[in-house]
This record gives sequence, structure tokens and C-alpha cells, in this order.
Amino acid sequence: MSITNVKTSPIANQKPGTSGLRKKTRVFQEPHFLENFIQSIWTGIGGAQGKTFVLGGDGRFFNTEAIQIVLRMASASGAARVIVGQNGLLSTPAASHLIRKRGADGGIILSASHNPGGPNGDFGVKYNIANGGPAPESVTSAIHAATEEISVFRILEAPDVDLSLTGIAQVGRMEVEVVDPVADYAALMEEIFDFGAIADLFESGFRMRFDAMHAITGPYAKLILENRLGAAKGSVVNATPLPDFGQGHPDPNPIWAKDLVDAMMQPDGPDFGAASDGDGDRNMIMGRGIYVTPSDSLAAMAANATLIPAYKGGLSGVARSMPTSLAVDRVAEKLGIECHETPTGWKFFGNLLDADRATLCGEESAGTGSNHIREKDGLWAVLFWLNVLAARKCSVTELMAEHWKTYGRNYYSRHDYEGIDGGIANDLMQGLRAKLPTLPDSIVAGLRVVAADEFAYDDPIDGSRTEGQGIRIHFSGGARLVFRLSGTGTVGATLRVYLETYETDVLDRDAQEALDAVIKAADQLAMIVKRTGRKRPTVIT
Ligand code: VG1
Ligand code: CO
Repeated sequence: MSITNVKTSPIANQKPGTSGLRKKTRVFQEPHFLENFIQSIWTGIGGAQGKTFVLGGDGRFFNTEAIQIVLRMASASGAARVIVGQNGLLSTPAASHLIRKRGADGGIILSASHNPGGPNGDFGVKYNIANGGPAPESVTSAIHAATEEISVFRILEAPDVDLSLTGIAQVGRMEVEVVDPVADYAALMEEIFDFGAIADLFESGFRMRFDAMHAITGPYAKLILENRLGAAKGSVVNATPLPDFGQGHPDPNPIWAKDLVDAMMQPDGPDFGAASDGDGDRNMIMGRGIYVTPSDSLAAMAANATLIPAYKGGLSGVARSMPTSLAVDRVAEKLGIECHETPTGWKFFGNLLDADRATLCGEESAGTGSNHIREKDGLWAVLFWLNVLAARKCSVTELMAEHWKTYGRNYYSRHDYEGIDGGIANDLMQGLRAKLPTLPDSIVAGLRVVAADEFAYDDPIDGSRTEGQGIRIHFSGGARLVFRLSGTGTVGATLRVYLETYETDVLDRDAQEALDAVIKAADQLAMIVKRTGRKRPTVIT
């Protein structure tokens, strides 16, 4: 087996976004595209020599081929060992846990998360550091810089490794350890939660439906929910990971998980419903007849955390991404703990978790997680809810009604305008930016602006500053409007408009109705219809 130095040249636009590098699958399949990026990861982290990495993906189309390429490139650059999930599969949270548990130097996760897969879908590569979390900006910048200078990549000429059996294999001089992708993760969940109490809940006839959306969490959910905890067989649906996610869009929200919503809205629907995304780090929570927004879920989890064995000593603090609603802030205030506001993307939570300044973190995009790993974790959030319901012996509807009565309700929605022209999107944001100084004290759609700025984050741990993280406009009475452009899309630009209003009296309104004035204010301020020609959002969640 010999190592080949392949001459190459920089490929444009290999800049990692909110969560790794995402492109059309066909782009990743173009000659040298994947290879250039992987070699640039080695360069960006100071070389692969002697290092141990974790490797796995969400099983989407091109996963199998890409895994073999990464293995041969890791070997050629001198890595000592790669721990890879059987059949090349690992959910993002399971990969994060393995990196930490095995003291690996880092990990590569092949996924475009909630983006559709298949030959016409998307593919992606994320690099995680030794704490198990997504590489911070200092590392992704170094990787990006390397993509702009690359002239050669190294690859071992070797046959494919058989990843279908667990055990040790060899790729050149590098050891490959093929592990069961579920076992370690399931053991971790058992340490965190009261499995006995959840099993008793199912024993008592509690019914749930978990929609794995033909993505990676299927095998994890089957083993944990059905086999270990005794949820009825068939509680986990769409449980077999498929390379194209069954032609679906593996994004757990009321639009893409409509089947689940329909089932949960039946009068005799299950007691609890949940779904996860392509790589298993997101979650959607429902009860019979109720959808819990991710922002509310984070707040309710924080308020009930001490019912969970792992968090019974209390939370050191909480953190939310800036566009996530302020519901959790109210809980933190009551608990007297720190509440951090970070830019969108899990990489910003890593330092806070490492320094124990936050125990629970969450994003409005259906991501919640804790200090047990350094990624958001879909199934963990589902088990968290189950454990809380088992301890409180109440329904999701009752739990949320009581929560809103105590804290008030942050009505919340996100309107996405997908696939708009990049130039138009940038102009729209620039237009808003230019207006910022004039906004305070003005009245928009009947709402009075109390503050308006562009969010920048100063990391309290490492002192780094991240600018340009979204335009936010606060109105009197607690309403808020946030505009930002997505960093995970692969076609044109996606404008995200985050809408929020706060009420203490009427707690059971329809969210879009409650947000009517904020929605009007968004269009007046950003001139969305006029600039984009779109009369309505592509997706409302
Ligand atoms: C989106 C979400 C963000 C999330 C990111 C990665 O980013 O808004 O909250 O962290 O996806 O999630 P953007 O830049 O498109 O808004 V995942 O599940 O794709 O790893
Ligand atoms: Co994801």
C-alpha cells in the first residue's frame, strides 16, 4: 500500500457555515472537493500525525464512499487511530460523546443535518474538537484559510475497509476501530435519566410516537425507547435510516413532520410525540393536542431540571442562541442563575459548558442539550421530557399551561424565506442596518421600538468577539423581532425572521394571531414583500 501525493488547487467557497461545510451532494462528489476539504482540516488543526479521531455520518447518500476516503486520507497523514461507527453511522450527539469518552483529538461528522439528502440533496462535513463540540471560529477559519492555499493532498492507495463488523481493522499503519454506534450513547442516557421511572410510565399505558424521519436516530430510539424502556413496539416510526431519508426533509418541525402532528392532534392520539433530524441532534416535542415550541421546551426543561437525576443539584446557568425566545430568561431569573445569549450555532455554547457557566443550552431551531456532551441532542431531549412527565405525573398540556401561568407566555414563530437572491438578501439586511440608529422610540405597526442593534457576541471565556450575528429590534411590552441570514443553506440565501411577543393574560392564542403586529412590523421595516417579491414565507414554524 502506498501513499500518493495528489496535486490539487484551491476550490472556491469551502468556507464552513453555521455548522460545517454544506453543499449539494454533487458538488461534494466533484473531483478533489471532499479531499481538498479533509486535507485542509488536517492543516487547520496542525496536522493529523499521531492523532485519534472519531468518524461517522448520518447515513445519507455518499456517506459510505466519503467515510472510506477520509480513512485513507487520515492514514496517509499519519493518524494513529480512527474510531468509526459500524457501517459508517454515528449520530452527531453519539459522535460528540465518543470523542469525549475516548479522549480523541477530534472527530469528523459527515452530515448536512436537517437538509434533504440523496444525489440531488445535500452533503456536509463538520469537524469537532477534543471537547466533543463543533470547532470554534478560530479553527474553522484556519481550515478555511488552508482550503485557499492547498496544492496537494495525501491519500493511501488501499482497498475499502469492511465497516460492517465491529472490531479492529487496519488501513496502512493506522488502526481503525469499528464500534457499535448506539451502545455507548445508550449507556450515557441511562446514567443521566431515571430509566425506572420512565419504564413505569410506559408500563402504566402511556403512549408515545417517535418519528425518526428515516434518519439516524431510528436505531438509537428503537433500542432505548422500545427495547430498554418498554414503549410499545411500533412507537418508533420511520426507524430505518435511508440514504435519501425516504425523499423527505429530515427537519423536525410542524411542516416537515406533518404526519406526526396529524397523529398528535387526534382526540385519541398518543400522550407524547417527538421527532429528530437527519443527524439526530434536533428534537421536536408534542403532547396530545399541543406543539411545544423549541424555545418553550428549553424554558420548561430548565424549570423542571431538578427532577432529573443528573441535574438534581441544580443548573449552573442556561444559554440560548440570540434568536431563541426570552422564555428561558424568565426561568433563569426566577432560579437566580446566569443566562447567556450567544450567536446562532452550537459552537458558541462549548466554552460556557466547559467552564460550567451553563448546564442547559438551546436554540429556537429545535436544538437542546446539556453538559453531558458538546452538541445538541435530540433523543436526550425526548428522554428529558419523558423523565419530567414521569416525575410530575401530568400531561404536556397541563405542564405548559402551568408554566405559562407562572412565567407568562412568549408567543413565538419563525418565518423563513428560502432560495432568495443573495444580492437582494444582503441589500435587505444592509437596509435594516442603516435604519438602526433611527429606530429607537419610533412606532412601527403600532409597536414602540425600545432598542435596536446588530448582535455581536463577546465570549466571556476566551474573549473572542463575533460580529454581525443578526439584527434585533425590541419593542415595549417584551415583543421582539430578529432578522438574520441562514448559514446552512446550499441554494441562494435564506432570510430568517424571528418573531416574538410576550403575554401574561391570554395564554391560549394562536401564535400567528398573537404575533400579527410583529409580523406587520417585520415587513414594514425590512420591506420583505417589496424587495423579495415573496408574498408569504416559504416555511413558517
Ligand atoms: C440552522 C439553525 C441553527 C442551528 C444550525 C445547525 O442554522 O438556525 O440554530 O444551529 O442550523 O443545526 P442557520 O444558519 O441555517 O440558521 V443542524 O441540526 O443543521 O447541525
Ligand atoms: Co442536525
